[in-house]
Amino acid sequence: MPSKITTLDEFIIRRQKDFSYATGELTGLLRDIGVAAKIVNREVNRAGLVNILGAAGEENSHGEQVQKLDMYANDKLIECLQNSGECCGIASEENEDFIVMPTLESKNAKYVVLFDPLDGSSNIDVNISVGTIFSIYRRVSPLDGPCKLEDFLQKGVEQVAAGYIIYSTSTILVYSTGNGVNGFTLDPSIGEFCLSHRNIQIPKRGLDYSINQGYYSKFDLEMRRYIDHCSDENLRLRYIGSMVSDIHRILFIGGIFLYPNTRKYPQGKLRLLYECNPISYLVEQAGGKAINTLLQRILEIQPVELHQRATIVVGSPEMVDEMKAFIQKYSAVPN
Ligand code: P6P
Repeated sequence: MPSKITTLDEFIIRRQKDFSYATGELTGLLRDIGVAAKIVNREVNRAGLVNILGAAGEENSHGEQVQKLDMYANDKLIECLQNSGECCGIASEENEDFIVMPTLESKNAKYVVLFDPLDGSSNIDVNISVGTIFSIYRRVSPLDGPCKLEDFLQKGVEQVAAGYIIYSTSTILVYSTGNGVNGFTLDPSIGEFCLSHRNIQIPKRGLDYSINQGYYSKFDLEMRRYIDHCSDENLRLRYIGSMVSDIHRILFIGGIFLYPNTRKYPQGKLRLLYECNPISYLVEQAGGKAINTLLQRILEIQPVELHQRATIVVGSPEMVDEMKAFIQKYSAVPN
């Protein structure tokens, strides 16, 4: 007897019934993101056909301008988030300032969404997996007017939902609304995200560490000592250069991902609001930990600007704790 398929829509609606206070707004938002993910997935899968479809900036056979995939993904997410009218504002890695949703209905909506529309997009040309990362907050500004910057500059602990879509051998949407983490695999034959990974729990430790070891000589002492320790422990270096892909592996088989400060990125490279916060929220919901190299919990950092960067050490709890001990032992900065 085939097991019952649970689609993303069914799951979201069922979960909404589990929480009496839940209203339809968040449900509508998550479904909008699911639709955008299907549209982006279609184009990401066609990316390899550039020679046929034309490269970004060129005209395709229909005389349409071919967009860079990250800009395409950005536009589709913005378009889809207007569908349910539940989002009053958007902040994107691709837009310098936040976007106030134009329709009157959306203006008074109570959620804001932040996203990296296509993280790791430089990998597309070489057919390596990439991802969309999203983060949802309840607005804090008055409901009777347009959203404000303060709605976006909230600590990660205030997120009401976060997740990512990984476009790889399968397209999988992983999200949490604060009650565990669940994964949904896109079944192209029915065009639905189907529940495939229920209640994801990150292993307490893993065999992999994930860092751009090419910067070894530019890391601080504590980071170099930790990398030496990983090597002494015969851990495997696994680094795809696409955060969503590295985190997806760590969620399932354990491990630790690190992007510390370097000379080029003294504050770290990854963005706090739409990379580190949503990823840290998910990993914590799955039983993992996420700190920066100053040992602050990522989700407790008070943002001061939309595109600010952060250092991050995230993954299996026992491995993050071990890394914390190296920072405490070797760091020149008192912790
Ligand atoms: P580096 C991709 O550009 C990205 O933002 C993340 O997805 C990835 O983890 C990181 O940057 C890779 O950076 O400096 O190692 O190439």
